[in-house]
Formats: sequence, structure tokens, C-alpha cells
Amino acid sequence: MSQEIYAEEIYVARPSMPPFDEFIEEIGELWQTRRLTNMGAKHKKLEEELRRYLHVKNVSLMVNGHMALELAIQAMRLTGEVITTPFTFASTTHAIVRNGLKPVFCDIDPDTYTIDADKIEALITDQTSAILPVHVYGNLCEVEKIRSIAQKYGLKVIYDAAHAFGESYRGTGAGNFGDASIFSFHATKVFHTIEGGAVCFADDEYGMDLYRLKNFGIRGQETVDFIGANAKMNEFQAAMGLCNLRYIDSEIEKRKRVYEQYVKRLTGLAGVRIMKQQSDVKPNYAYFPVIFEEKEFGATRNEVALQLQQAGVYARKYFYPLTSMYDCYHGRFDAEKTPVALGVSKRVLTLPMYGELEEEEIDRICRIIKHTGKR
Ligand code: T4K
Repeated sequence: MSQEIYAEEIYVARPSMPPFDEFIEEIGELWQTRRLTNMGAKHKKLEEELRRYLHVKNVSLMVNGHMALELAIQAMRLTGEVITTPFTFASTTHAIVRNGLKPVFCDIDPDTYTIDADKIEALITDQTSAILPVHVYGNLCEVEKIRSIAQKYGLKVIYDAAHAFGESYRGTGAGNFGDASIFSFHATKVFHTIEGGAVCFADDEYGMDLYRLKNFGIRGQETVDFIGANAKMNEFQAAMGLCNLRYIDSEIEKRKRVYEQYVKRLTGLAGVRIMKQQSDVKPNYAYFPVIFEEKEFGATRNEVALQLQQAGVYARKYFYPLTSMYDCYHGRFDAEKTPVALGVSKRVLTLPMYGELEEEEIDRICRIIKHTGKR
């Protein structure tokens, strides 16, 4: 195929930005107040606004999604084993291990890529203290099944909802499921605070623990009763969040348009499987994963990724390798025990997805994909 040469490179994500003047106005007062961090006024305001937007009881802001997850686990005082999925970003598994816990990997559902709830019970032992499922690409897990398993065995549930900002299931905000849910507000996400994250939860006592954990475990000026971390969101991050939240619905609407244009161009291509939207879920169009079946399509996922890259399009293999296969976990887990996850991770490619992606760019991406299949 003759290589297409373009001026602009296209990445898998591109942060949405609020109008420049609006952000400058939002941060302006910080030059007077000099209150730059440690749970200031903007931090408080963003927590309130997110509580309303996400329809959750409580929001505790954090410096990033990963620390939200680490501290959400720590505040839960878990022990032993945590059942989770290897088809996720490094953060999920690392957060479990960095809390001194053992991840036990459950396979995933072949259509939603989330934990296969029917396979959880077989992994429960007397060491299991929690389930940590991930809402992958914005696909929500089987929250009802997971709730009943957790109730039956007295387990805690923490959702990694890093991809699920603004979504709801049958009208209930995604942050309401389990004992806690964490969101990522990283620059590459649907909603961002540059870096940032949050824990959503119902139990006020748990919230007090989280509050102290993100500030070194300090209870009062002379009392430190937790071995905490520093995971506070600063006022500049919160200001970015306040601005971006004003545009979040239009950002999701723009992503929907991108989603539809991809679907129009890729539907019906032999060996190309597109993720279906879940019924009962209000989606956020966070990612656009495509599975390439080599035999029918005529090329591998890696070949598609390479052809795109040579034309300046940087799609990503989220999530390859499985976290259970990372070098840092060498010899500790067996990826063959999660065959569906293993198969998906070898065949999936997440295409560029952001509100400002132009129709002409989507055309270009899909054209390269089609050519690669026909070679
Ligand atoms: N749980 C799950 C399931 C997650 O997916 C994540 C994060 C977390 C937990 C942890 O949340 P955080 O602690 O991150 O809040 C990116 C993101 O950094 C990461 O947030 C995200 N998941 C993951 C899926 O993707 P990388 O290593 O692929 O990032 P990077 O720097 O290669 O960025 C991807 C592309 O985005 C770049 O090629 C260009 C574009 N980009 C990136 C940045 C940072 C921009 O245009 N502007 C930017 O500022 O992890």
C-alpha cells in the first residue's frame, strides 16, 4: 500500500480544553488567596459539583486515579486475596499488590471485556476479602450479579471506574455500585483535571478515613493515626475540573458523533469486531476498541497498528500485555488461566477517540484499516 503522508499526527487521545480565558479567570483569584492546595475552596466546590453530576452521595478528590484506588483499598482494610481482572491498565493490579494483597485473576466476558461474573465464585477462598472489577472502556460490569456474590460471601467490592465517568446503569450513576468506585480524571479521559481522580462512596466513616489517608494520616495538628500518603488534588487541578465540567455534556456528545462515524465505516468489514453499546447504560464513548480476527480480516492487530503508525496514527493496544504477564510479576501468575482475556489482549486495538477528532481523520484511519485487511 502506498503510504499516506499527512501533516498532523493523530494520537489515541487528545485532552479537551476549556476556553483559555475561562481557565485564566478561574485561577485568577489564587494570586490573591495564595491557597494553592490542601483542600482549598476550588477542591471543595469541585467535590460538590461532581457529587451532583455523578449522582453519588460522596466524592473524595485525589491527585490521580491510581492514588484514588490505592487509598480506596487501604481505607477498606482488606486482607489476603482480591479477585480482579488482568485485562486492565497497570494501575488496577499494582494498587492491589502495593497494598500487600494478592490479586486473583478472573477471566473476562468476550463481549464487554469486563470481569466474567459467572467465574468469580469458583475463585473465592477463605482468604478472599474483596472483588475489584473494572468497567473496561466504559462498559459497565454486571453490577447486580457481583453485588449478590459479594453479599453471599461477605466480600467488599471496589469498582475501578476509571473509564466510566458520567455513565449510568438504569438511571443509577456508575459511582454508586459496590462499597466504593474510583474515577480517573487524567488528561486522556472523558473528563479531566490534568491529573486527578476521585473515590465515590456512601459510608461517611469511610470518607473520613479517606480524607486522612490522602493527607499523611493526619487527624489533627498533633495526631497522626494512619500511615497515610499525600494524594491531595491541588487548586489548579480543581480549577481545570470546574471549567471542564461546564462542557462535559457537549464533549460526550462530540464523542458520540465520532463513535457513530467509526461504526458507519467499520460495520460489516469481515474479521473486524466493534464494541456494542450496552442496553440500559448511558454511555460516555471513552474508547473505541476494535478486535481484529486475523483469518477473516486478512491481517493481524499488530499489522494494523504498524500501518496506522507509519501513516502517523498512534492507536494503542489497551490492554496488551495482560497485567498478569508484566515483567514485574514474572513467575507469579499464569495468563493461560484467563484465556478469554489473553485472546482479546492479542487482538484488540483502541483507535483514536476524542471529541475533536475530525470526520476526515476518521476517514483516513478507516481507509488504512481497510487497505491493511486487503493486502
Ligand atoms: N484504572 C484504569 C482502568 C485506567 O485505565 C487508569 C488509567 C487508571 C486506573 C489510573 O488512573 P490515573 O492514575 O492515570 O488517573 C494512559 C493514561 O495515562 C492513563 O490515565 C490511562 N488509564 C491509560 C489507559 O492511558 P499511557 O501510558 O497510555 O499514556 P500516554 O502518555 O502514552 O498517553 C496516550 C496518548 O494520549 C499519547 O500518545 C498522546 C495523548 N496525550 C497524552 C497526554 C498525557 C495528550 O495528547 N496529552 C497528554 O497530556 O496511559
